[in-house]
Amino acid sequence: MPEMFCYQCQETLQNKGCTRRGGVCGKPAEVSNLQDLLIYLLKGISFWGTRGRGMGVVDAETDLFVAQALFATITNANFDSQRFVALIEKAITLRDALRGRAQGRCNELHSSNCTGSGPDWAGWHPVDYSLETLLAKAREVGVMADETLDPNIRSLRELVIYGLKGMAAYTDHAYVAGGQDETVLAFMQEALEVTTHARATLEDMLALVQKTGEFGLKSMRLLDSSNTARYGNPEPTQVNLGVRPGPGILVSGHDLVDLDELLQQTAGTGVNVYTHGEMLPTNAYPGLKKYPHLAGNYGNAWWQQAQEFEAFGGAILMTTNCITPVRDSYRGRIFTTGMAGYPGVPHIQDREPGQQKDFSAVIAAAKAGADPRELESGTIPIGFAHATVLSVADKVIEAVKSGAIKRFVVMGGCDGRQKERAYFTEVARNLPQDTVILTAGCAKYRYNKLNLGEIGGIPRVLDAGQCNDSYSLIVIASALAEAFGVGVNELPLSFDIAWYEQKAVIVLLALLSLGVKKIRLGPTLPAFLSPDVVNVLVSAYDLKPISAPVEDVELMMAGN
Ligand code: SF4
Ligand code: SF3
Repeated sequence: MPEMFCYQCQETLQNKGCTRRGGVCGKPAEVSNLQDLLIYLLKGISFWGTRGRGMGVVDAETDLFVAQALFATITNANFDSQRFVALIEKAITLRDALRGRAQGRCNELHSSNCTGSGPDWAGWHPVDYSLETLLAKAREVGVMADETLDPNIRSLRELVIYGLKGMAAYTDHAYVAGGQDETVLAFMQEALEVTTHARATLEDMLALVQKTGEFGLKSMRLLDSSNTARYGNPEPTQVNLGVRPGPGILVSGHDLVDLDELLQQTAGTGVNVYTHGEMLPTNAYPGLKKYPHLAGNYGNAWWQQAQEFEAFGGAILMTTNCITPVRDSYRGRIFTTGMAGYPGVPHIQDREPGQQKDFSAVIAAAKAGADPRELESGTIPIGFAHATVLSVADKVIEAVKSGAIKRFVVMGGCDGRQKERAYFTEVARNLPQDTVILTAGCAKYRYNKLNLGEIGGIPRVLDAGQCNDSYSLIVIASALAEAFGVGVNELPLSFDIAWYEQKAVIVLLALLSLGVKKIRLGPTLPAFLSPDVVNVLVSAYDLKPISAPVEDVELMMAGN
């Protein structure tokens, strides 16, 4: 029996599955197995959650917990076994409380026999919370535990679960920023519950995939409105890539509120704050760029962090994914917060209601650290989210009509380690001068420093923000379709998406739910898609794997 089984990300071993003592990402088998058990128990919460909700029993804390626990299991978010043990214990406590309330309500309504513990995931209890006990159970509940399961059903179940993980990440960020949408939280449980239905057919599961995409879109919209309500609409901004003298804190991950509170707590201290990876787009929000000590962006995408964190010299704060195995050269000055975690790395606790997180330990580490060593200089343009692009919609439409812009190519998504990702740099380089790249997510680091120029004042790389801001690309595409009186598939618009983790999965499902066709996906198609499921997606949506850059550019320019 393999030590673990995980195939949720693009870098899974040999594009089949990580099965050894640790994943390609560095996730130890122990953590992977605890994550499997946590997901199993979230299905148990969902068993009672869906039944309770039907009778008016709702628990807001449990609903949000399901999202946060799903978020904790996304690739490169949390490598800390102890955090997963705590999450497992909390899942069982919340599940049992929900079961009690649901059964109580059932008795009130029907005065009948509403007892019973439901299926194993809805009633299982460990004899204790030792690692030994939990890991013994985890071995019975992993992705491949049921060897008799139809591989296509397994594939669709996992596709939905990975989409839910991405949705959960977006939703948790939105809740932190002040947004709320109970229907999205309710859907996560509805969908998790369906993934346990032994009699669900392929048609049932494909319908669930569609619905997951629809709710994914809803979660993306919720996050967009939560962030922009709090910090304003991103505006075109030239971001400095160099460093300033003095101590610094490097903030990575995706959470805007963490950055905001850190900026407030460092104001006037002489400590500069820099963004890293997916925090780059925060430099464009009026509510964040107003801080003079937000000094710019340092480094590149997540996978280069070991060298960059070493060179940075100051303190580092990981607000979410992607954290990679921590090296000794910066171990004493890196911190996690939120759903991120790494064993032995100090974790900044969640905020108490009405209060900020306490970042004093991070600030002290910055003051005790070295000044950042400059990696590069110059600036890059960011801030082309939907409000900015739509404010110059007339100019964009005119450029399309005049032929100055021949085609838009959406190249958003994730970056990653594999050398095959040079494909995306080559596509960007080879696209004709009359094309515009629309991007979001850390995939942009493959081409955002190439100086690809402008078309009539419009940058050829329009950066809408984080992967969390992919919603902007959908808004822009929909607005263009409306302006030209055609469907999105009839626009001079191609999709060439890079994926790595599960937020890209929900973006893909959202696009498919809108009926977007001819999406290219790479560097490889997901290992969790069975050959039959791939065939369904190919015939229904013309989904395709990437091929050679020049060939793909030619095909895309011809509308294929
Ligand atoms: Fe492997 Fe990816 Fe899972 Fe990490 S997240 S264990 S690399 S499949
Ligand atoms: Fe990147 Fe992790 Fe997905 Fe947010 S930081 S896009 S991979």
